[in-house]
Amino acid sequence: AFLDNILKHPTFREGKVTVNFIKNEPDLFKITEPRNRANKLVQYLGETIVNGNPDVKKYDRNHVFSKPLVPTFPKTEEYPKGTKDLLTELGPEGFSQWLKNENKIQYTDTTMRDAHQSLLATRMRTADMMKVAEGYAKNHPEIFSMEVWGGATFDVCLRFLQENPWERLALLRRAMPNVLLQMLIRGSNGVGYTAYPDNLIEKFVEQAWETGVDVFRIFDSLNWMESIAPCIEYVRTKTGGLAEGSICYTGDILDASKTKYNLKYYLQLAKDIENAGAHILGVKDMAGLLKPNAAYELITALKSEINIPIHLHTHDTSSIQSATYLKAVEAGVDVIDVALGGLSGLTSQPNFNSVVEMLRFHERENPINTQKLAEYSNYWETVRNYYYTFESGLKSGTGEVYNHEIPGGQYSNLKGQAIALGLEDKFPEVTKMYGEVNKLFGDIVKVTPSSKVVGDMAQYMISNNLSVKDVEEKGDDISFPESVKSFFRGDLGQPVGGFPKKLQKIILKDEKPYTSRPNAQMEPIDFDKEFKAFKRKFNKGMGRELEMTDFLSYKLYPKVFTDAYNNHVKYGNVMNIPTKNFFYGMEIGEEIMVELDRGKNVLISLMLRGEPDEAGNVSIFFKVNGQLRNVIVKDTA
Ligand code: 3PY
Ligand code: ZN
Repeated sequence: AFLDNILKHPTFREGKVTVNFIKNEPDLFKITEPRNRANKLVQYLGETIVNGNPDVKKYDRNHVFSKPLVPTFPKTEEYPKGTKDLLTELGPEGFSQWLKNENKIQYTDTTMRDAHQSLLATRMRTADMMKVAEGYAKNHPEIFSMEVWGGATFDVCLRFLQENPWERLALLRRAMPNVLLQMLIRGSNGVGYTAYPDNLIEKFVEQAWETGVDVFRIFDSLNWMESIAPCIEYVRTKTGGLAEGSICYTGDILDASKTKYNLKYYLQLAKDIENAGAHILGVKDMAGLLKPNAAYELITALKSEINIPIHLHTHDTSSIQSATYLKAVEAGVDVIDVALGGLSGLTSQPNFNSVVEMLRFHERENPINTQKLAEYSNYWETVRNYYYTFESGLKSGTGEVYNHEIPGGQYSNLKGQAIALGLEDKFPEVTKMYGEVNKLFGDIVKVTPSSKVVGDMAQYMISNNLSVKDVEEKGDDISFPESVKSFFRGDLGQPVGGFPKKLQKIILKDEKPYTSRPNAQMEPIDFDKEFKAFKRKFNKGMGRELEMTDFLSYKLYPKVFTDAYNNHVKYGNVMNIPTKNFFYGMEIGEEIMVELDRGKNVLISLMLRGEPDEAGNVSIFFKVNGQLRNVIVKDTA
């Protein structure tokens, strides 16, 4: 290969080689890199072929995959102007005014974030998004925003997909420079499940903007302003983006017997969010509990009480949420969240393609090329099949959501966790218990991370055969899950109306709870010092300079980042392995093309798989760009 480099070098080809040529051309020595990387890739494939992807629980070798059709688009044409251009032109305040004055209904497409988070346990890989990102932005520049980042995607990228979430964001930004990109951020909990130091969240917001986020949908899992307000401030001071402060909707404002989360409560919260400086008000109906008539009442009241535009988000778990959208549109909502047909419905968002049709000829219609939109829906429907092992199994809408109130984004995860705990048969009991635990906790807002606490408790109770009565009567002798103790200690902030005191005592025993901001208890991060130490620790194995964004990943998820790093050292960059092979390995005779770097591809085919020797080692033979390679993998079965 070294000789190869010399022979191919332009200086050599021009016949100008001198004694110093080799000395002056360090690039000639870069021979191990691509080869090394290809070796790592086949090591990954070998392990997946022999032992499977540890994230895949069940795989049917006969499962049929078909090739997704990527819709055509005007490749050589420039990007048509979209909302991102408008934000640049008007600035956040001006943009917010524009949106408020705009009569046409606006659409946020959640396909690349909440839709797969809610249907496929967040497993959608960047490569599948990138195949359509540029075309979508060119074909559909009228879309208000693309929700592509935040929520659980950050964690899942690192933990299960062996991807760098920041790289995903940067790639999507490059492919979609004309439309707003949106993320979901859990206030002081960032994209994690617990509180972080304030200056970490501040830096995170700044870096997210630098990398590509325009719209920050900010919420707190208990609707606690003390977690929402600082985050709005970071967006206002550290970015040129839009702060969308959000109310999380729970309960039912039409039910006069429910007095905790009533219209008055939501109006006050909305005013607080507006006063904190939000450019947009988000109404985040994470479990899909906002019924059509309630939506009309809520949006009408909000429209008359606040001056910023309103963005409504829901999940179609009950299957009636398009009716909610119709009523909300009539009441004057400015933006609604939808997902492309193939990844819509059930615990995901209502169907984009159909909602556009619902509003055709309406006086607020926003005309969209539905034929083209259908091609994208078909693309996602075909791609979805590659992720079939992550489906929740929910086959139809369910009215039970009004009882258990499980957020759409949590439903498929909870099911996965239940299976892992051997509680699959008991899933209906888990969902019922989820509702009971909510009541036991004093009827709290349930969305990540508070929803996880309720889920943990419900599963714990089912696994240990405990009833609500048992907890109340014999709780002093029960040691509760860590997340539950942490919640009652105050680590996620304060719930509306405070904690039920008696239960808090049962759960915490002698431990003292606190009521101040959890973040206020934390040491701020010394970025200069810690970033340096971080680089010393991890710089070797990445094959590139580490960046501040890597450091943020590490600070948010130290163990997950460290594992991802170790995987990277072992396997290199696996994000361009086709999805089928990433999850399910390869078949004998199968040939795949994997991009190592931009424009640099390797052709890999699986030739032969040996039998395990006495030590359980299996030899696998690949052809990599025509050359035979052998890897040895220990069969751990
Ligand atoms: C998240 O926080 O990930 C959510 O999607 C909440 O609905
Ligand atoms: Zn959602």
